[in-house]
Amino acid sequence: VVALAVAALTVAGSVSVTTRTTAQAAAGVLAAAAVEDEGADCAVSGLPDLASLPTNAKLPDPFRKLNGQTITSTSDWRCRRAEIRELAEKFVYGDKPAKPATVTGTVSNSNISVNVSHNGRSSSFSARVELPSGTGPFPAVVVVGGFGADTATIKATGAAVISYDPLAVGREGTPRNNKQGAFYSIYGSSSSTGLLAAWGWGVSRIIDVIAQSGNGILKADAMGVTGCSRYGKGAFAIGVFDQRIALTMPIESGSAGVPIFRGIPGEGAQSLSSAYGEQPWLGDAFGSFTGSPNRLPVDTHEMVAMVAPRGLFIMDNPHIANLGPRSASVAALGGAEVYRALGAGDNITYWSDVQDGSHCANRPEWRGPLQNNIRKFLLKTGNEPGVIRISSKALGRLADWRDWPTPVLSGGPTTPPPTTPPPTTPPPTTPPPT
Ligand code: MCU
Repeated sequence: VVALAVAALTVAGSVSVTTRTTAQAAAGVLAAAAVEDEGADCAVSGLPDLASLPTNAKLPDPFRKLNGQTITSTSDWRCRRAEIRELAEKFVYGDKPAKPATVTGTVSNSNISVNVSHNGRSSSFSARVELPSGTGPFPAVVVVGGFGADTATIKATGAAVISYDPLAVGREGTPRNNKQGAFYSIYGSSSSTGLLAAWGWGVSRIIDVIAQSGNGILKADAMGVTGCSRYGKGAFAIGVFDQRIALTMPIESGSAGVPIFRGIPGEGAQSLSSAYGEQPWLGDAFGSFTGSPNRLPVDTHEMVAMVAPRGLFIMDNPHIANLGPRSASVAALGGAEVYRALGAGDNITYWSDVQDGSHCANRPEWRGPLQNNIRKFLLKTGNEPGVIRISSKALGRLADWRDWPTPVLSGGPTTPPPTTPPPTTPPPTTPPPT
């Protein structure tokens, strides 16, 4: 039966699901927030202690609050999201501090400079700018670490490219007790915050500077971010933690990126202890979970959900199990339930149906969706619905990983009841063991 299913899926090539909603226009155009953290004023209480965490082989319920109640309206999401943020900071990434006391800088046609001071310490960094042709001000895509989505396509579509060197903000190759870079010059080399959150802090300060510059050249309300591999982990965390980012586009991010932590061991992806130990990407607190992800009170489907209702375009490579593409598809499907509950099911795309198996290849399959996403979320000239297009080579099944329903939320755009994967989908290959 499994062999037949695999054959059927191979013929189909991929599983395609569109999740069009009538409320797309509102959710799409107004998706990005004016502030970095819309839930900053939410009073989060009841955060668990490490010692009291239960073991749960299933993905935590994104709709269930710390007090045990399930949210009932779309307006409840803002402060539920704040809880998820606190959990993600406490147990996964480390704290990402809010805007420092002083942020100054300049934006030119070729460069952005950032100067930060806080509590008597200061640091600075800069990023290179490449403008598209035409007349500004332009939307912009931050390309993390020099490779991400195809920069020629980004510029041809009408957005600027900001080349961001994350290593200037959080260096790799340092021990956890002596972290270095512009972030750690401010918050201390023994900060327990990992590089991914530090990289996110750096991009948030770039957005601060663009906003303060008066948006003459670049538009702070039309920002995207992309990166591949370790910089895909970065692009994901950057978008998760700044709600001003309208479009988040991680590529082949692997362990510590999009894939659900709970799925990584069973899939044979880069182990959690390897990812934790290779670089201080995740926060120091994650060290308690490398051998027991089932104790995490949060998983990456909820990081996906933190991006909602903003644009999210996850690109993945189904040919390399080390990248955890099956676990990444589960994160996307789980997070997409929150998108749908918020009436923004059209704003998420997951795409792993690609031919070329090489890591971080420039792929023709992604060109169209990349342009569509830039037009929709940055230029605001398009309205293509998102698509879940999972390669049959790495198909995860959300049903194997969740024991919670998706509520119908009152008070905002609502969507038809969730149907992912669709009823017509043949049974997939053996799911990763829990
Ligand atoms: C997939 O991202 C990483 C991976 O986690 C590391 O183990 C490996 O060393 O580097 C990958 C990467 O960033 O490749 C460019």
